[in-house]
Amino acid sequence: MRVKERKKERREKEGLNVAFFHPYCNAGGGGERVLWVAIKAVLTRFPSSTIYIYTVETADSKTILDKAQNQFNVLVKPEKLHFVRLSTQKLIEAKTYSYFTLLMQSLGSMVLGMEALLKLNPDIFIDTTGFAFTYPIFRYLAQCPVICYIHYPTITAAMMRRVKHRIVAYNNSSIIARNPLFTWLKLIYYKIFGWLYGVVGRCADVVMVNGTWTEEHINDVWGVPYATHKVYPPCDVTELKKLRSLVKESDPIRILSVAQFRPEKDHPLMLQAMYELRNLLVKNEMLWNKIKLVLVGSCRNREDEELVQNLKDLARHLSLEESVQFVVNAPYARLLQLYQTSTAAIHAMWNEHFGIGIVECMAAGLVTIAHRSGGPLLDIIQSSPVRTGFLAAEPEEYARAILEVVALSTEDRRKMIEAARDSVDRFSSVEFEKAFIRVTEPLFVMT
Ligand SMILES: *[C@@H]1O[C@H](CO)[C@@H](O)[C@H](O)[C@H]1NC(C)=O
Ligand SMILES: *[C@@H]1O[C@H](CO)[C@@H](O)[C@H](O)[C@H]1NC(C)=O
Ligand SMILES: CC(=O)N[C@H]1CO[C@H](CO)[C@@H](O)[C@@H]1O
Repeated sequence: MRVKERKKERREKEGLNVAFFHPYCNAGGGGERVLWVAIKAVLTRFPSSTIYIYTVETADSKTILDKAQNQFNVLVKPEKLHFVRLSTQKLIEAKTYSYFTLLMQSLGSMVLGMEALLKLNPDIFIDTTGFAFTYPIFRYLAQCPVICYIHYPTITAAMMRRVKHRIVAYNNSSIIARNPLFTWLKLIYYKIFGWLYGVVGRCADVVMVNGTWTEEHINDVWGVPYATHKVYPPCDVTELKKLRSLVKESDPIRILSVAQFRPEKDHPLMLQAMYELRNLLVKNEMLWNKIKLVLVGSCRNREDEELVQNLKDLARHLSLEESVQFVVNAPYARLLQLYQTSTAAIHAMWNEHFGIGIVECMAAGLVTIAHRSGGPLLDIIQSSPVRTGFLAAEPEEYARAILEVVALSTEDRRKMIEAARDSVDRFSSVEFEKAFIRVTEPLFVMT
């Protein structure tokens, strides 16, 4: 109790100390956007509070703050934000451990959490990276409310099932998959880890998840649905929403795919859809000749390049070379131009967790056809009150959807595009800030 009272006295004099746990706060990815926009939300709603970030970054404060401003458009006054530098960084890196990586990393994060607590005991603890093993430390030792934002569960029930069914996943650890004793031991290890993960996860007072997929998995392993809230991460769609279509009557009807050239993106499905489309249009060759599939994406390495070559071969095999165009590693300006000169967007990946690329195409004003699974089905494409896009799963279904898009009247198309553009506001920074404050405010006020 003494800790609590001392904290209370200080708080009344100086305002809340809000600490974010985000070891790599300067990384500049989607997770960091969540961190910085959340900081902005807290400072806007509770201007007297002071922000602390637990970090292992070595860059100086000014560099990090400048990056936050340039990249995420979040301007924070230096006197409102302090960095608490942690030194036990090695403990949370996967490469430090050769065995029991998940468990060791998690225990490592507890040491890092202890270091954090010893350096600063906050009034509110917010984890934006998913290191759940730090929550009991802050809940019980620091006695402060714990808030977390989860992008991805550390372990899922599906992982446990995979071991059980001895599926050789990722690293082809086939010795383990083939040997029943090893399978059993690994299963026990996952079970124990899953149980521990549940115990520490339930130490959070408020859990935010970044989408329906994560929500389902977190509910599976933590089982606190009343404390779990879906808060979509902030996406930056304002600029895309300003784009105006430059498609002319005489232009080809371009169907755009924006996806890295990786196997799971399932580009072959798009080519098969085009093949089916030609079958549907045997009697309307003029229309068929106008429709072009444009595949835009980046290649990270040689394997990706090989994939592109295979796709080109497949296109030739299906006699589609006149109808498919590849745009590899295009600069952003070219992508913007393609957004403006395309009519529809296509997405084919099965069970994508979310699909930021689809959101961006919708914001850019394209009629979208996405795979009927995962994020597009659960979070992104809506069919009511107004339809915001199409869903498909089989090549022929895609082909019919393309025909439907082509056949839309100008008025219907305009309505659908407008509805789609309005609907992506659910994923904007403004909505994120509102939801973040709505969900966490009671803890700030009560503390
Ligand atoms: C949630 O985070 C995961 C992991 O970064 C990502 O794959 C997924 O697309 C995200 N979901 C949303 C709704 O952004
Ligand atoms: C992966 O496992 C399969 C089946 O056990 C085996 O045929 C293959 O050689 C393995 N690959 C590697 C790289 O170990
Ligand atoms: C990340 C990892 O553990 N990779 C291992 C996968 O398995 C091969 C042998 O089959 C090892 O060489 C890798 O180090």
